[in-house]
Amino acid sequence: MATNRTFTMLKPDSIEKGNIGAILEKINASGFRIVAMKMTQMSTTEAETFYAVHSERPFFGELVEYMTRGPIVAAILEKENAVEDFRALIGATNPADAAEGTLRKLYAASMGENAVHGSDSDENAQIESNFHFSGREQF
Ligand code: FUP
Repeated sequence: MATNRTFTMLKPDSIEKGNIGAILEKINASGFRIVAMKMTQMSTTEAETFYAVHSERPFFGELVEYMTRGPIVAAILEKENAVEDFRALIGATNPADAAEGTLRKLYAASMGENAVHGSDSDENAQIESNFHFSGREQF
């Protein structure tokens, strides 16, 4: 996969609050092109695998519970400098620290339920994209 791509999930709280459309609108308005997208629900095992890097952290159990409690919208986004620019668009992990206008400032309730995921490196963008999408689902 090219390095001008990143992976995102609109997390269960975003779907529960009816924020899919508003968030996708911001993503498009910020110049990202959607090259893969689906609504899906992760199993416990899938969420544990996706977040394996956090498995020793105290919040791991709550994170897995949150991420599996309902559907997510997974997508691959394309734009020059996609990983860094999308991290800027979503804002800090804790919405209390997120800049004005960022997705987490606008739509996230707390650090534990922070509305949107964005890959933190090109390498992870590729791993996470391939976790959720087969080759023929990536355009
Ligand atoms: P981010 O890259 O901003 O999504 O944040 P991390 O990869 O560090 O964390 C992944 C998820 O774990 C966050 F989205 C929310 C959760 N988390 C907590 O609940 N508490 C923490 O202290 C850190 C992360």
